[in-house]
Amino acid sequence: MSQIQSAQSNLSEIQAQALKKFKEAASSKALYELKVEYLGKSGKLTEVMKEMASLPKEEKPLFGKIVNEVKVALEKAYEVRESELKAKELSEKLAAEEIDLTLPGVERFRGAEHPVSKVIHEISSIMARLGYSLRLGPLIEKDYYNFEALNIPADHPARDMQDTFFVDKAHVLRTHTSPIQIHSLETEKPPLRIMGVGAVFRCDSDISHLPHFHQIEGMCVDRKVSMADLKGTISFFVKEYFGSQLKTRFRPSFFPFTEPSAEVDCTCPICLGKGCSMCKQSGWIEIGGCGLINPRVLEHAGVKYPEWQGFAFGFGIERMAIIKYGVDDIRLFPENDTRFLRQFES
Ligand code: 2NL
Repeated sequence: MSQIQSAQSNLSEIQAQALKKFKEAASSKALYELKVEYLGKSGKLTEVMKEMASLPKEEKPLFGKIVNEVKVALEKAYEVRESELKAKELSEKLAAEEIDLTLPGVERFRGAEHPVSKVIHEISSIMARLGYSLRLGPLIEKDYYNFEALNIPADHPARDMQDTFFVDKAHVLRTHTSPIQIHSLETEKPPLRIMGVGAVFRCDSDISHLPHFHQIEGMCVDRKVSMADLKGTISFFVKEYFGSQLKTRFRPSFFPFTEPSAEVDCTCPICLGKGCSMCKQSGWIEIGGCGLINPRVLEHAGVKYPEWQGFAFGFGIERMAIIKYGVDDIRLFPENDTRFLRQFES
C-alpha cells in the first residue's frame, strides 16, 4: 500500500469516527472540545497533514486535496451539529426561565393625599354648602396687607423680627391668611362669603411649632351681621367637621382686627368631653379664633360701615388634622413619608 493509500484509509477512519462523535455530542461545549480534538492546531487532522513533509513532491497536491476534503466535511458537520445543539440549549434555557404570570406582585409604597390638603378639601366643602368660596393670595405681602390694614399697630409684638420673616423693609412672608381677605375686601363687592387658605410663615420652630404651616380663614360681609350669625356658622361647621355630638363654646379674647373677639373651643373629639391627654383633662380643645370684623379694618379697605358689617374666623390646618386624626408630632407634616401619608388614605 502506497503512503497516500494508507493516509487515505487513515483519514476515512478519522472522518467516520469524528462524524459519529459529533452526532453523539450532548452539548455545544462537548462538541467544541471534539472540534479541537479533530480540527485544532494539534488535532488529529493536523497530525496527518504533517506527513505531507515526507512525501515526494508530485504526490503532495493530491495528498493536500484529500486532507482538505476531509477538513471541509468535518467543518460542515460541526456547523450543522452546533446549530442543532444551540437551538436545543436555547429552548431548554427559555423553558427554565419561564415567568409565572400568576405570581402575586411586590407591593409598592404609594403616597396619598397629604392631610393638610385633605383638611382643606373637607373644610372648604362644608363651607361651600353655606355659600363660601375659596380665595388664594401671594405668600409675600406688603407690610401694609399683613399688618397695617388689619389694625396691627407698629409696636405690636407680632411685627417683631422674632416672629416675622422679613423679605425687605416693606415686605414680609405672610404670617397669617388674613391679607387674602383684605385683597378681597378691596377688589370684590359685598355681600361676600369667602375662605382664604394657604401657607403662612412664622419665625418660630420647636416641638409644637413649624416655621411654615397652613391656615384657613372664613369671612362673611353682609348688611346685618351679628355675633349670633358667627356662633351659628362655627357651631354648624364643628358638627359637620368633627361629628354632630360635639359642642362649641366661645371665650372672650382679643385680636386687633375683630371686635368683639373670641377663642373657639369644641368638645374634645378624642374623649368626647370626658378628659384625656389631648385636651389636658379639660374635655375642651381650642380650635381657632373669631370675631366681628373691626369697623376700622372694613373702612380702611373701602367697605362702608355700618352699611356693611362682617364676621371672620380662623383655624390652623395642621392643628385641625392633629385633633381629627390624632397626629402626635407636628414635624411629620413636612416630611412627606409615604408611611405617614398612607394612614390618611380614604
Ligand atoms: C386664629 C384666629 C382669626 C380672623 C382670623 C380676620 C380677617 C379679616 C378681618 C378680621 Cl380681613 N378678621 N380674620 C379673625 C379672627 C380670628 O384667626 O386663631 N387663627 C388660626
